[in-house]
Amino acid sequence: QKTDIGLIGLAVMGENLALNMADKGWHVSVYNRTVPGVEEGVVERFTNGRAKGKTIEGYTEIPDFVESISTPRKIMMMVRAGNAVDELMEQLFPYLSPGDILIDGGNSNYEDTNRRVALAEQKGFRFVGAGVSGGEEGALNGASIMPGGSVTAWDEVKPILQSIAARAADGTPCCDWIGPAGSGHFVKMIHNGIEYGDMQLIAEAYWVMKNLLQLDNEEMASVFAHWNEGKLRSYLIEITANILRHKDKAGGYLIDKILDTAGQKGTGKWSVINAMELGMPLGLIATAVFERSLSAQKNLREAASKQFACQRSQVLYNKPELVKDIYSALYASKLVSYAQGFAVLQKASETYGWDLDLASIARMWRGGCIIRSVFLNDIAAAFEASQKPKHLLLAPYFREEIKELLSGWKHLVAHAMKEELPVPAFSSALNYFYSLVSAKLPANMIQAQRDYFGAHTFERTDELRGQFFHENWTGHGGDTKSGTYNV
Ligand code: NBP
Repeated sequence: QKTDIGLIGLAVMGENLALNMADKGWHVSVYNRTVPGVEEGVVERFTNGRAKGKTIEGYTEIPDFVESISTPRKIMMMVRAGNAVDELMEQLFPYLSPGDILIDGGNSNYEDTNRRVALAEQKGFRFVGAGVSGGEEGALNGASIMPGGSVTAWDEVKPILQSIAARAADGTPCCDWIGPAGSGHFVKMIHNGIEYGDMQLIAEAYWVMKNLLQLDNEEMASVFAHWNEGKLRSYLIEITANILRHKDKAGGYLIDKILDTAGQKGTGKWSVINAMELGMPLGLIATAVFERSLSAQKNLREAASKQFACQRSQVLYNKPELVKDIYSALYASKLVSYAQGFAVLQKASETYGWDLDLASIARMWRGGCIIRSVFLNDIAAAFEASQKPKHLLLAPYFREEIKELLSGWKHLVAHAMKEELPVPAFSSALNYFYSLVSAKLPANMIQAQRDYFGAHTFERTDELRGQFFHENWTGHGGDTKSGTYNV
């Protein structure tokens, strides 16, 4: 009897997804390459170990593996993003039948997925690029899965993918069709960017509590645990409380022994690069990425700190008041971050013709993934409203929330700046907010400068608005204008 699905790549994600599938009643063929020198016997170790007694069959040769799966085949690849996916596709193509479906569940770049969907379809196959979030735990017990690509594949892969996805509190699977081409991986990329932003914001909240209020780890854990009972309820807030309470074997708080240099694997950076390509502001995530880069320059920071010691006042802050301000800054900045992220998704949808359903995306992120939170319910509701908001912050519910939060948010940023304590994401969010709500900005000066030195032209505010002018600013410039295109 042939199996329901094939899975390639038995590292942490692949193993756990295969077990999850078997648990849901699917019959799974698994394959991992066997390369001399690289770890050998991966398949045997799995089938004789965690997969023993389950509906999982191991294969070490691609032709046998492909042959074992019922047609039209569904083959999910969980291998390292990049060339490995292209190499695998080339190895698989000769053995596939028309209409077979390849699913790439890795963290692939969406442009690679655009190309792979086209390539597979050109050969008569189908291709689904599915972003998977939730790490090892999600892979085993329910992840958030964002599939996009060959649309005719959806009906066929849906029962399997939705069965292994997490469920939101209302029972909806955290997996639904995203759109054509690489849209699934694009959405996963922005998800990861938002994750960078959330983590930076929580880190800043922690830092202000520690430095301006001198709270100890247990007190801070209690604040986060309390926030986790309210509107900020989320996986990242929950684990932050656990992290703050965690002691290592020597009995000390582990958080205080962890070096303050953050790593990154690129999805935050890619979110920002793509937002720039689309001409969209994504300042909060950019700040989070740059702060990780700056954190990694530990030697430089240590040297600089000796030359410019930050001055802290000896002011004793009122604890409940400042904690409330930190809450306001965290919540409002998080709103800004999601508003920016969803605006990038909207723009990508229009630019690439993906027709993304933003409410559905918000719902898919409510369970299984790292940014899961109750707040995503409110975002989904805002996008579902009959009057679609121009911008998330202008949705009636969020507009009222921001009005309540603004006072605490701006006081917190002002205090932190006076105390020479960095809160780059809180302040980036606040500056974005002030810019967003400014009908006028000083960009008239930028246009004048561009026209002065480069004849880039400008529009006027008066009845001549809509035409482009060049001024002979110095009296000796010519009348030749530069093109008025924007990139
Ligand atoms: P890795 O990203 O470490 O990939 C290891 C797997 O890729 C192994 O099975 C390895 O085979 C296989 N592989 C490589 Br490397 N090159 C190959 C090639 N040329 N041909 C065939 N197979 C090849 O594993 P992972 O952490 O399980 O992640 C899998 C994918 O899921 C990645 O794209 C990752 O970004 C994504 N992801 C990971 C997480 C997470 O929390 N880890 C979460 C969400 C998504 P080998 O055993 O022979 O070396």
